[in-house]
Amino acid sequence: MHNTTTPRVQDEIKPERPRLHKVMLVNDDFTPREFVVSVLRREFRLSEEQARQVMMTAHQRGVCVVAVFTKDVAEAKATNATDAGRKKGYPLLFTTEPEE
Ligand code: TYC
Repeated sequence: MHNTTTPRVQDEIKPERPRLHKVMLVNDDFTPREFVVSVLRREFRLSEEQARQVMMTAHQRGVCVVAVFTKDVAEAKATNATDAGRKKGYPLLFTTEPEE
């Protein structure tokens, strides 16, 4: 019979936090540096200095983490930022991936 006096195991487990997702900036040979910086500032609210550091890291290493968000927000921001480049004819690319 079901035990009604002690809490069930499930009731004692705290819900886990939703996994956060990284937005990654991917380097390419065509998008102007200043344009990358402007997109990072506008879409991700980075300061001039932060935006420059993220852009240069992607430029030198091929990819850089921009920020982490919940899955939906990460995907929306990556799409918006990628579209901003596409509108100007640039191959600028932002991707998302779950955090470890
Ligand atoms: N590599 C580009 C250039 O030299 C600048 C750039 C940096 C483009 C980072 C994309 O994610 C990027 N004009």
